[in-house]
Amino acid sequence: MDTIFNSKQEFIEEYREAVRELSGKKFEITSDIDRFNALAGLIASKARSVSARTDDRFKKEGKKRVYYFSIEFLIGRLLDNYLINFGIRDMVDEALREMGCNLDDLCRMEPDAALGNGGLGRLAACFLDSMAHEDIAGYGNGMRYRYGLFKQEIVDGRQVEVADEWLSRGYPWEVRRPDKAVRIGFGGHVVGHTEGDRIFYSVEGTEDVLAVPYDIPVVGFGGKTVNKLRVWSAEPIDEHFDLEAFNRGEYAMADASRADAEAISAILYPNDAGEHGRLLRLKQEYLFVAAGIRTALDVFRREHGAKWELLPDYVAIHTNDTHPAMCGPELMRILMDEEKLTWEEAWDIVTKTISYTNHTILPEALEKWPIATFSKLLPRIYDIIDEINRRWRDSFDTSQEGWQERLRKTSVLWDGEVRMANLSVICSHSVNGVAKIHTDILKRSVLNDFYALTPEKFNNKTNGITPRRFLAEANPSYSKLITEAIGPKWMDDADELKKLVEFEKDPSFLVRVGDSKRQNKVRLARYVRRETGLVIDPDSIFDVQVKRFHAYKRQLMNIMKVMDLYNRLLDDSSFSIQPTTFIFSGKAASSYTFAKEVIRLINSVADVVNNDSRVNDLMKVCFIPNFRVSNAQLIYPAAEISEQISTAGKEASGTSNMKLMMNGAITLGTMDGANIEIAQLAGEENEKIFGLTTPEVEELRASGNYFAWDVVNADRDRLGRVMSELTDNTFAGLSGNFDSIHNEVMSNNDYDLVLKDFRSYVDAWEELTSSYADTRDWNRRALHNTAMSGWFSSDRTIREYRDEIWHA
Ligand code: GPW
Repeated sequence: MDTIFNSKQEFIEEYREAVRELSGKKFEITSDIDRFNALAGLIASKARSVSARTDDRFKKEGKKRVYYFSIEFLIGRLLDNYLINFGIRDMVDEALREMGCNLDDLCRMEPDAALGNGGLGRLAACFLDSMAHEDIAGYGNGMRYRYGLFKQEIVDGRQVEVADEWLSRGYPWEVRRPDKAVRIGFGGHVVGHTEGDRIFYSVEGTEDVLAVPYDIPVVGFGGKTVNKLRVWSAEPIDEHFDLEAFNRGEYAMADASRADAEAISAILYPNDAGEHGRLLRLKQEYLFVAAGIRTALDVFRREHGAKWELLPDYVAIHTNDTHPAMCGPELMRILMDEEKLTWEEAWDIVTKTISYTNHTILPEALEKWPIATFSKLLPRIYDIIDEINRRWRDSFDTSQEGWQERLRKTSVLWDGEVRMANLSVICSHSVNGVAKIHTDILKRSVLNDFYALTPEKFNNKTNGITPRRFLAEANPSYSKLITEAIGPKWMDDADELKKLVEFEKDPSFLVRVGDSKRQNKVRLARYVRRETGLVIDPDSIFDVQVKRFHAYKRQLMNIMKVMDLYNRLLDDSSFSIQPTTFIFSGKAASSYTFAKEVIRLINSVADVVNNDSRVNDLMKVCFIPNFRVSNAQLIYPAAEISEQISTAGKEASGTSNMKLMMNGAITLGTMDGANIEIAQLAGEENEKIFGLTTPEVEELRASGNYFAWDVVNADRDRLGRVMSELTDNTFAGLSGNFDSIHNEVMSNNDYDLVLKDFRSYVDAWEELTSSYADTRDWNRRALHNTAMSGWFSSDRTIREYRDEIWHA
């Protein structure tokens, strides 16, 4: 392994110097924040020099470059991760101790870079880690939001959003690259110029902003490859400063365009899977697309000249969902308007270069823009889309039965809207879903008409997670145990984890698996007490559901289960349960009323249950505020039950299911997303599967014979009672009743089938938790889950992308 310090002594000297340079103070009197900034700055500068070497090597090797376009990169903290990936964590830990400080304390000084909402953004971050690990010349291209995802506070049980000022104390990992800034034009009008027998187009009268890149190093495990994440910030173009207004004393006016430009990269839209439609969002999408395409083409031209027909051999552009869908039209624009290629030449290059991942089948999450808004903001891009659409229409064989219907479903422009998913499919040579069942659903229903036309485009790439962050870094006690058993190679190759199967027969090893879990539960309990004041018992089962709040993820069904268990414990003295702590964490989009009410319900149930001494030795409810990458890393290792209970067919993949599995939690889940692959890999006997399957859900809906009231009436004593308790003041003490939840569920005839699956869910929970008493077998199943989780390493996922899509 290459090493960035020759010895501990060398590290200590360089680090002392770095602290002194940065703070101007002697090490002994500096604060943890100074010490963190200096340490991260030092590691970042080492990373950048390895990055330069990596880049030279890639150039020499003539490597194909992969640009991963994503409007979100939820990278979290980097320091610990980069020490692990450089292989110097233990050395630095020891050195710092000798210097009288503590690495964990310094790590906690780092802001969580929350440039993403949830699964989609975190997937992009795991992919960066794995691309570097696999020695792929892979670059992230995204947005540098001044405010990341909001911080969540809980007041009277309610979510309150607070701005996330993650840059306020500086960000030592990034380097601003003003020399690489790109001018981006909005608005204006398209003008044609005749040259010979061709017309070329340009846009005049645009309002321009400057996209300024910031580069963050991405350190691959082993420390050999360091790639870059490039995020773009919007700024005014210099000449927009109005000196005359300034001289008149109108200072705010003089700088008005600054605020307008900066607004574009001011905030991350806090919506996960749904609700788009703001003009600023469209500006964000074009800004990072246009700027990123410029970077990719500049690098290509420098290395290969303007031989654009070679672009697909040396550049892959991957679009993470539809937010970067304008990559297609923007690349067309440059190749035609600036590089003078014909439509046919440009189109061939574009479609061979671009690929697309779909992450949802929820209709409300499929991105659409009103044509009027779109064409005004991006007139040339719109014209190109119009032409793409026209040619698409012309390609239809009108002698074939049903062509009109097929055209209606696949058109990019329809009903006054630009449909971004259709644009993405048409511009790409590859379309993939993120778990087997999800890809099947795409083929069978959502994108069926495209699939019928070009089946060869479609493929599956089941998601993955990086074992470096989510096992090695998050779970040191378990990692140590694993390494003792099978050696350290699992960090490089997570398939090695399979070797743990051997140890399932070793009772003393299983005891140690349980000990490690308990340590992690104690660690989480301490965090919870510090953050919320709540005392939870590390000897109770930790039952965990942590993810964004969304109706289809059914946190409601989980808390209804808790209400039901509580009722039965109070009513029936012969009924008992395994002592359990029900742990929830996650954010709801600020405008998503239903999801926010479910958060309030959980906190209200917690308020009642946690203060009822009649049940407290058997149950507690714990809502951990402000779920983010850093506290997720404390939660996953402490979990024993992984709640993955979405309505079948709705969760494209899920990734917390994989993180929890890898950390030895047993899945209590529906046959949805990647849960299906988890159950196949680990064996259904090592998980607990319940509920309707996707075909059953589809059948039930199609039958027209489903009536939510009937389900409630058939189970008056339990389900009926829980439903009544939403409105009868049982849980109203904190901040009122929950009529809105009751009404939403009943008036939509139980759209997410919470009522339908309720009993099979509670039954499954009871069966699973009653098996907890057999500690040895529980630990065996936990270990088995870890052993079989290697396939969910994002290294595997990335190798599939590399071999089957990017050919890099
Ligand atoms: F709607 N996902 C997400 F498809 O986190 F765009 N945010 C999103 O906006 C969307 C999807 C979008 C998630 C999926 O819900 C989850 O099932 C999947 O595991 C994850 O993306 C990564 O593929």
